[in-house]
Amino acid sequence: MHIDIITVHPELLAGPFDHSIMKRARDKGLLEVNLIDLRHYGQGKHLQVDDYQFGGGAGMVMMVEPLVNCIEALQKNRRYDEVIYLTPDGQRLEQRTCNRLSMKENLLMICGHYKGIDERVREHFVTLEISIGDYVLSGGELAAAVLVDALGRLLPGVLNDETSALFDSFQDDLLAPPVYTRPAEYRGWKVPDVLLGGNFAQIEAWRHEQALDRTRKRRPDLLSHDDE
Ligand code: 6GU
Repeated sequence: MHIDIITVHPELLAGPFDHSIMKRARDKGLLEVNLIDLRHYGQGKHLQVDDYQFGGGAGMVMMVEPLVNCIEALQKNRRYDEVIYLTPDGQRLEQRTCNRLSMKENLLMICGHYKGIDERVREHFVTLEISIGDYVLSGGELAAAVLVDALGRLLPGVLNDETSALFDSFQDDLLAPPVYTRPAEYRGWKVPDVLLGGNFAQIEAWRHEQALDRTRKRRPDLLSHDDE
């Protein structure tokens, strides 16, 4: 998968993909992440990328022209499966969207700042608008990092069997069951006997029951999901 990210703060995205599983994905050639500094497409002496909004009101808006010039320059080299705008008024990101997007070859992500981007870019270029939750971030960069991570770990060959994405919370609309490692007893706090017994069928049944119980208590909304 190839991901291009348009940003006015590339330095915010310098770290997140250089460690752990995202680093492994890139080292294996399964994931390419390319940061494009929108400032290179800025206008005038100050390479301006934002301006006051028409109609008045506080906050700057990212200008249509630098963004369109940047997007069209990128589109000369690549056909994007989706042009994604990260914005708090987008559709809330869910695992099923991550699963779907992880099967794409080429993605373009646009990080908004200030009051957001000129609506005409959304109308004419953006194909998908994503929010990572109901709260406001100062810009789309951290949201883009979240999305890249969520997609990168789903690419075939990135995770090994032990970390397989199949067992994640949400993958089957259930939260993950509790997990334990050595020692079997610490300060008198014991690991559930069933996990030490070696009866795999029993362990699986226990885990499923725990996952259901945890989901009922913490996220009953997930159990009433009947879409798809
Ligand atoms: Cl994608 N962007 C911003 N600025 N804030 C957010 C968000 C995105 N998702 C949740 N809050």
